Amino acid sequence: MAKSSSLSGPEQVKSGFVALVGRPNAGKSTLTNALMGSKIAITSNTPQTTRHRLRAVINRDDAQMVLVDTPGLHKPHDALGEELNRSALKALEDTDVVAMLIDATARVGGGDEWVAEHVARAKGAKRILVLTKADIATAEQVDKQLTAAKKLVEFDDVVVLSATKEFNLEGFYEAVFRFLPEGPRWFPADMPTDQPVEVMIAEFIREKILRRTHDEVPHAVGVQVEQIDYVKKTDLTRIWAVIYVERDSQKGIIIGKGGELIKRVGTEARYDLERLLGTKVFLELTVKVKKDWRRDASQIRRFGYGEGL
Ligand SMILES: Nc1nc2c(ncn2[C@@H]2O[C@H](COP(=O)(O)OP(=O)(O)OP(=O)(O)O)[C@@H](O)[C@H]2O)c(=O)[nH]1
Ligand SMILES: [Mg+2]
Repeated sequence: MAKSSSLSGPEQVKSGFVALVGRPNAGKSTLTNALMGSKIAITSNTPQTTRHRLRAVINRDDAQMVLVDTPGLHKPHDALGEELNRSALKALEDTDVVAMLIDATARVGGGDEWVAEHVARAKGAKRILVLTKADIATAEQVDKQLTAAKKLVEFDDVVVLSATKEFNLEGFYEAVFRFLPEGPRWFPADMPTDQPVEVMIAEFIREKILRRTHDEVPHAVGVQVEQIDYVKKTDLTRIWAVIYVERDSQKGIIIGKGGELIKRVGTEARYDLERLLGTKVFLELTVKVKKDWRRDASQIRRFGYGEGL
């Protein structure tokens, strides 16, 4: 049957959703940013960096690809972990393509098998195996990983890439493009993400803490933006945010000796925020204790983690 004329309905392009799933640390958020060409998602080598599903919209002349970055799927230890998994699995419910990411340098194992079981249940979606971090893997490692990963579930295509070195991003793009249906652009061209600006600000701050702390501390941190004021006269955005931790000892670590760590976090966050907002930024950070918030569903929701508010 002939398609209706493009003179009447909206322009038809290749258009659809691509869920990026995988174990924590596989490189989902780094790939999201690399494909976007700008920072949308926070990244760090702490597992469970990403705490909510987020969309990043890539517009090209012939396509609109909506990437859905998700929290890493893992064995949960608390209410937060359960919420993160729930949020990630939801991305599989109604997607055109599922990209299952596997770190080329981390042995394929039970965690990947569990992810693959869920990928297999995403009915109607095309499946792409994405082997990440090819820049730090040997050819032998890549071969071994591919052989092991291909046994997990039947994939429709395979891409080996490096997000940090921007190697073969086009290969990923082409693989997805091939599987996208025709349709309208679902998002306006000037909307690169569905994340509200206060969420992005809180996340950018949290990223700096994740990158400067270790062990349990990064997991115990939650950030909330309390107020944002834009002063037109001086082109300055004033931001007040609270960093929550679970214990007094963690509060001491975040503040650091003589306030050194929090000062650094503030400086690093301000740099990113100025680029995000396109204005100068004044950032006031306070650290507070919210005991065991990761076990409390209502607190988790208040932070906007998992399925959010
Ligand atoms: N060498 C190298 N490192 C990478 C690459 N992609 C990601 N990384 C690193 O791997 C770590 C984890 O990356 P993320 O993008 O935060 O991983 P993620 O899958 O989003 O992790 P979660 O949000 O915790 O599920 C970071 O330290 C990245 O810099 C890559 O292509 N090459
Ligand atoms: Mg992530």
